[in-house]
Amino acid sequence: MARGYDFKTIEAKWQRVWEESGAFAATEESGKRKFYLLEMFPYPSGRIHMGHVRNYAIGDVLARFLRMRGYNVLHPMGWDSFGLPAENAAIEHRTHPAKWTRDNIAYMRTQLKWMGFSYDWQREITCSDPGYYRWGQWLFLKLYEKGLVYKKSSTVNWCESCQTVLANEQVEGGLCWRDGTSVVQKELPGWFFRITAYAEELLSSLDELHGWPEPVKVMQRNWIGKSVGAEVRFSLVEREEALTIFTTRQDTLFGATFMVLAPEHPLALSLSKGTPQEQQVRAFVDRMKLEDRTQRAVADTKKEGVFTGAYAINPLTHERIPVWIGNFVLLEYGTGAIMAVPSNDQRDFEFAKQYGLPIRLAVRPIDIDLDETTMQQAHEGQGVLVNSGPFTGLGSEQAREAIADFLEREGIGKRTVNYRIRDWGISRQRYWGNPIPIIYCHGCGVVPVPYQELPVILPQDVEVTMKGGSPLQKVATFAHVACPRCGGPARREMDTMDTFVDSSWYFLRFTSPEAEDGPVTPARVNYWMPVDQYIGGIEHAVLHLLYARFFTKAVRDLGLIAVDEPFRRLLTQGMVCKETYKCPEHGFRLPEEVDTDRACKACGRPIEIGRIEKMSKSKKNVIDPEDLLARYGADTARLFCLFAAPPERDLEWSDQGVEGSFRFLSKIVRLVEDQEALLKQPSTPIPFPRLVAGRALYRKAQQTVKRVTEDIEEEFHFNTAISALMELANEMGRFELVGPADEADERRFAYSYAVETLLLLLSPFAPHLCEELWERLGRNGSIFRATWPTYDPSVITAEEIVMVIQVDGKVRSRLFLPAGADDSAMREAALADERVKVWLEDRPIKKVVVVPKKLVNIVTGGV
Ligand code: ANZ
Ligand code: ZN
Repeated sequence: MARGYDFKTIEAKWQRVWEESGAFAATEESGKRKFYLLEMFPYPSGRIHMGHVRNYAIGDVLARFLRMRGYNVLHPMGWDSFGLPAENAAIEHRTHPAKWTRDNIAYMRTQLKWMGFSYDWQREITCSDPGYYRWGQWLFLKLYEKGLVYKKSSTVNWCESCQTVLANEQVEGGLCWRDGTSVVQKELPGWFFRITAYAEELLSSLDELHGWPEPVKVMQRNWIGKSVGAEVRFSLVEREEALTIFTTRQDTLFGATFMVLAPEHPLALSLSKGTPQEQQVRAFVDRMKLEDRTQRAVADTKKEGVFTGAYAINPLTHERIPVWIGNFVLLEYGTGAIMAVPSNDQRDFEFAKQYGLPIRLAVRPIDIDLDETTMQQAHEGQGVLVNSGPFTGLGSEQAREAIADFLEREGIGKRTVNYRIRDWGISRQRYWGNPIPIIYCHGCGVVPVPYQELPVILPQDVEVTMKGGSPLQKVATFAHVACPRCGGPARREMDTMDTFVDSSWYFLRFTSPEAEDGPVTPARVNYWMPVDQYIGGIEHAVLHLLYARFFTKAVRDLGLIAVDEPFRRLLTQGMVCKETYKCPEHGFRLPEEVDTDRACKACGRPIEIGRIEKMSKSKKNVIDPEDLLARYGADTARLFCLFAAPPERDLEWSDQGVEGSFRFLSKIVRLVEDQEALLKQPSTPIPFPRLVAGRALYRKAQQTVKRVTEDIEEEFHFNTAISALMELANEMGRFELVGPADEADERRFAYSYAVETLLLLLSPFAPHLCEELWERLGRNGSIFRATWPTYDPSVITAEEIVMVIQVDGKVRSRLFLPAGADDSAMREAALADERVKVWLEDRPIKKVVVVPKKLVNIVTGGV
């Protein structure tokens, strides 16, 4: 009698068993190969969303698979729990960020457990716990001692609505990455991590990250932005100072017809002082201060500038050239000043056209003659030097070396390397973050909090508001302290650290989460690191992954760990998307706001089926994983996410897809239940060459082992792995378990083998159900302690011959041999066959006749 697929009972039961038995706790074992598998930990926003379900389902399949493959797997989970949303929620819901965060974590942890993810919960990390952030402060101070942390005043990106500074990485097209509002420039002191000290290594070791997607590496390379070129000194007419510029194209020096300074350049105002230009320059510089720097540098921003009234001397042509100020030159890059070569640089070309400045060709294409009076755009590529004195006729690459040599010899300039990456500003004027462990004393200046006084505890009794900067300022007991050095009155640093600091080393802490005498325990961290597989969203391609790489290298240089890179392999999964419904009157609509005849329930207008887009509240196309859990259970939810698309691609939500996954699992239940009694009896293994009735099914099961194993291991193609399992299930559904009496054993054996194989292969995807059926069949222990099945390459090839074996002319046996079997292989197999041996007994063999590919006749001496 069918009991059906009671996922509720099954899932609750196994979640309890796994939890109580500590099934997924990892310890350092020297005998096994270790595998550190990590998914990006979530921000505890309140509930898990489909993106989490997908990300963590991908990870969990690998974790369970690898354990069955014999690896010692570390698969931890934690909470990236500092950050702004907690403060915003606290204001909105009149609660405390700590409580809001704690409640959210408790709920989301339960949700993750409902999903059946095999985490080692004993290693859980919460970033807002003093036990964790203490070590973030400790690392801050160690890096401060090494000169990798420093304080400076700088122009920062300031988000008015978040009331805090944003790193350059957190500004996207001039807008705040978090809330999309505009960012203004503001002068502010703050703390910086000297990530630029590792620019070269961060760049060069990307080449060794073979397990990383190329697009991510490209983004990181661009972000680091290495440029090889030269600095060249231009003297100024009738002035003491000189102007130093950075160029990657010193081969174009003879074409430099003017110079351009960044509006913030120290010389910008002073050069025009006392000249008729002064007023105009000041007005321009003031106006530029209000503009967003990243936007200014974008290629299609209109070029704007003003003449300073000053002239410089081109050190190679000795000509007087005018010095301008321009919007497209940035202070933070190179030297904040450029030589403009309009013939060979498009921005300079546009600027020259705009203001009627001279253009002189320096490098022309190899095969086309150009005329500077008729050029429509700059020739930016390589070519041949013209108008370039002794260098005329050289190829541009060769000329770059020759001119660099010349500049160095004459003392006019030197070869330099420039990086686009800037140091990482980590000061945030917010409450809910890790306090920066610094004290300011009147007498002693900047004093680090002594190590033995860590952690600086984030006070809890604060009132969180959005106005007037950090609420910490108002906590007198926090703000005022005695100076650790002189005992005099001092005050604490009020800023907290960017939450990206917390996520830059959490993966190290998972290896030894209870360590009390340092951020990590060396033996344990060195056993587990590096992370063998990291899985998360592509949105972290630059920010988080770059910071984590930087921290790993810095912590290595503190002597705490032995690895150079944190993540050996990286998988960036696609987004979870769904179609949208749009009413011409009411905008985006929820599915329940739409009638069955596709009309808006509010106004009756026809609903337009909108684009398939990433699930988001604003698009009203979100599916709450909890609804899915309630209706279909965790195994279906997991299976659907893994079946609907390969991990790196976007996943398109489909109700039918969910239904299909559920039906498949229900079918597995039937395949087992219908034959439960039979399957429970132990069946004697039958060697494959003799297997007849169950031969095709047995082979299909073995082929499935190969496909599923390779799909998971090589490409993470879980979707095709699941298709293979569906095919196997179909074949099992068609299989006749009942047949002639003499085939009963064979059929039972083949079917049992197929069931067992199917459950083992499916278990990483649908762990609860497979564990349950494994138990019902009376198999020993947890399915996750079982060994992953293997296959015999000769079994899975379908090409074979049926060899008839006769003894003295009478058919006594049949064997299946690989199609390539030659006479001697046939002969050997025939003589070794148990059924044949019975007929031979002790009789002497007179002769063995082989008919190739068909038959072997053994002729005996008779009795
Ligand atoms: C003269 C020249 C001639 C340039 C030419 C290019 C082509 P990358 O490759 O991105 O490093 N540059 C230098 N500092 C700048 C700043 N602070 N703001 C804006 N532009 C700046 O670019 C290096 C080139 O960008 C430099 O080489 C300089 O223009 C410009 F045919 O110098 B070049
Ligand atoms: Zn002091």
